[in-house]
Order: sequence, then structure tokens, then C-alpha cells
Amino acid sequence: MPINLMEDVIEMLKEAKKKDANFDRILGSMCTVPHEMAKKAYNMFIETNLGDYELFKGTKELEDKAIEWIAKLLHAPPGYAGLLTSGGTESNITALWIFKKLSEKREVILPKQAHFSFEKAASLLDLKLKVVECGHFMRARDVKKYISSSTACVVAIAGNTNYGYIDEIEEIAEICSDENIFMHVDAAFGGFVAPFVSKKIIDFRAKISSVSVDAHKMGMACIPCGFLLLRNKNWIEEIKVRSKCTHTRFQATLLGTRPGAAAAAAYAVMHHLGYEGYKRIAEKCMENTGYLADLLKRNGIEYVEPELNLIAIKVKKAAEVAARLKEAGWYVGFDEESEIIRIVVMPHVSNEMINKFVEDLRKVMK
Ligand code: 0PR
Repeated sequence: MPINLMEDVIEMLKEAKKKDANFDRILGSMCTVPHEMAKKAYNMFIETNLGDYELFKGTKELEDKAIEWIAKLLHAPPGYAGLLTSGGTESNITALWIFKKLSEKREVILPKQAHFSFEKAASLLDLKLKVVECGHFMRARDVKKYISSSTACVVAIAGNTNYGYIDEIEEIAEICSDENIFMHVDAAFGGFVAPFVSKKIIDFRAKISSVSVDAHKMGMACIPCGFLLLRNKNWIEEIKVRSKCTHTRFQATLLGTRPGAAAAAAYAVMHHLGYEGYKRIAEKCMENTGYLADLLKRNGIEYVEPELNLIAIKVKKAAEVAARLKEAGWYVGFDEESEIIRIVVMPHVSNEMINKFVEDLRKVMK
């Protein structure tokens, strides 16, 4: 006899789930409720492991197809390589891991707005981060003066964490190409939005070396799922390891055992929605972002003009405002240093939610 009946365990799980925040109250997350198609696919492939893909050839095919889909979206050149990762953090660490090895240098130039995953990368890989002082995004002219003979790589962001702004990627890529240094684009957030709603080039049409995109953010897939694309497939050799007891001979990912379910879910949504479907979702999110901006303006609340589906609202004492909003039932991101609270207008964020939120924000800010 088991020590607890399955239905009792389910009860226990339900109790725990009740304590979780509900997405109809979450405004500060870059994740969202996965698409129904993703949930179905995830369940179908729950036991698969891409760390030993010789055992799961069908799942491996889905992973390859998902990578191809992203490669096409981002105009990867022939001879590219793609990795399916656990998300932005792993993609960013892996990119810097590869570029450190290829360049045999240790300095990484990145904007002040870069995500904290680069701090983890620096700590793990013993890299020196040279932070470019900038406003809401990084300009090419500001990058130049940080470049030295020790520079391994420049990082630029397409959709930064605080403001959703896009750095001057094309121009920065020109500089990197002239200087013969690697350039990584972190499009963890913007990768599923910018290609559909922005005229800016964030992909391989610019002279970039790599780009990361997360399917578990605007891709509406299941957590954990990101992609790292590299211009040259030979670069993968730098991180390839002979795997000994698995049925598969090599691994070239930071993680060993990896969820095939995440790959299946991501490709299922891609196959279901197509580029057109994602375009409609991105456009709807932008429309709702415009709606939020208008409402804030009409209420005299200051914000940073959005570039993608993210609005930074200017407040004094951001942590306090966020805490009061939490009391009113809203979860928002905040950054005390920049004096902002952050609303990410993800697909689950409706105009009804926005109306109620702004009403509560007005009360909280009084
Ligand atoms: N790059 C950028 C530009 C990001 O914004 C993030 C995460 C990452 C990389 C790292 O991605 P992973 O967390 O997938 O490894 N940005 C959000 C943030 O830290 C993530 C987030 C998600 C925040 C859900 C809150 C939340 O509830 O702000």
C-alpha cells in the first residue's frame, strides 16, 4: 500500500497550487499561459530526454524542426547551428562560453540594461564585464570606446528587461565585424515580437554572430524552452563533449538530461500557429500596450514610451508601489534603481485587466 492515496496527493497538490499567483493578476512576467497546443504536446512527450536523443529519434526530429523554424524566422545563413536550451540564461551562458573559447579573450561589453544572467555567465566563465553606460538602450557610438584587444564579445539586447527597448544592433554589428569580434544578441524577450512588429533588424541579416530567443516567453511554449542560434556550425565543436554511458555519442549543451517535452511543445505551437499566427499575437499585444499607454496618459501617470509590448511606469519608491499593488492583488516587476514598475503586456494581459489595474494604480499612487 502506498503511504498516501493518489487522490489525497492530488488534494495536497491543489492546496499548494491555490497559493500560486494566477495569470489574470500577473502583469510583470515575461512568461504566459502556454498555448493549449503546447500543453497537449508536452504531455505526450513527458518522458523523453534529449540528452540521450538516440533513444528518442522522433523527439529529436521535432527539436531539429523547431530549430529550423527559428532559424528561418531569424534569417540564419546556410551553415548555421542551433541549440534548444532551457531559456535565456542558458543561451546567454552558452554563447559566451563558446566565444570565450574561440577568441581566447575574457572581456565582454554589454549595456547597462543587460539581464543579470550575464553576471552568472561572468562568474562561471571568469569573464570581465564592461558595462556600457546608456539610457533606455545601447547606441553604437557608445560601444566603440569600450573595445580593446582583450574584447571577446559584445552583447546587445533586442527587448531589454526593464524597458523592452532594442539596442542599435545593425550598427553595433558593423563595428564588431570591422573589429573582428563576436557579437551576441539577447532576444530572449523580443525574438518572438520584433520580427513581427518592428522594422529594426535584430537577426542574422545584421553581421551578428549569435542570437538567443525564448519560446517560453512570447513563443507561448512550455517552460523551459529557449533557442541559441550561431552563425557557424563549427563553433559548436568548442563545447562538444563525448558522452560515455548514454546511447548518444556526443552532447553539445550545458545541460545533460533535457526535456524533449519542451521541444515537442515548442514545435507543436510553431506548426499550429505558423509565422502568421505569431504575428497576430504580437500585433494584439502591441495594440493592448498602446491601450495601456493611452490610459496612463489620460490619468496623468508618467511612463517610458514603449517600443515593444512592455511599459515601464515611472514611480518614486518602486518597491513600495509594487508592494501596495501586491496588496491590491497585482504582481508587477519593479526596479528601484531606475524608479520604475514594469508591465509586460503578454498574451494573457487583457484590456479588462489593464482597466482594473490602472484604477488600482491611481489609488496606490495617491
Ligand atoms: N534575457 C532577457 C532580456 C530577459 O529579460 C531574461 C529574463 C533572460 C534573458 C533570462 O531568461 P530566463 O529567465 O528564461 O533564463 N527576463 C525576465 C526577468 O528576469 C524573466 C521573468 C520571467 C521575470 C517571469 C519574471 C517572471 O515572473 O525579468
